[in-house]
Amino acid sequence: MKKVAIIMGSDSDWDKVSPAAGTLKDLHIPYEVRILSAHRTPEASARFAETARDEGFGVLIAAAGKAAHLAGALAAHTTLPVIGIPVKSSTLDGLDALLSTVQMPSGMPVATVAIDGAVNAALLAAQILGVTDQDAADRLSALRRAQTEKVLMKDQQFSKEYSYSEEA
Ligand code: RP5
Repeated sequence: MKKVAIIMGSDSDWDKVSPAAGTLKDLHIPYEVRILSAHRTPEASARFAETARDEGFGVLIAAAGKAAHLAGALAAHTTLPVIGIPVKSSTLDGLDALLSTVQMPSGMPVATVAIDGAVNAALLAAQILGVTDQDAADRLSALRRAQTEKVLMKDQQFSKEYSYSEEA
């Protein structure tokens, strides 16, 4: 199976990014975690993206905060799909990172998830791999079924516990 790269701009992003790793692990999808910065290690970032396909990666997840150019900078060096996670790590509550990640110019797409949306980034990466990998697709279906069951159970529980009526 192809691997997913989970790349973050700084080790300080890990708390927000680690749920992506947990989600991929739950789905038995292999991943590598890297710290690469569009601004602090630009050459290493470009090299990583250029060689990612040959290294067995199928999707890149790029998480960064503030002026978050990491996802776009990686996308510029590969035709693998790049998923951007804008990280809330500044006084602007992540809006800076969201706009820096999502507002890519035409010709250079980055699939941007919500601010701190690490779980959805991992699920989207799994869905991309699931286009050609039946095991990944099957595990995603199982996870969806479990998620549905959980909500239905909560619905019953809350309905019983919190509903109110004056009728006998
Ligand atoms: C971004 O700047 C990183 O992705 C991080 O979210 C933010 C702060 O980085 P540190 O100063 O904590 O290394 O590039």
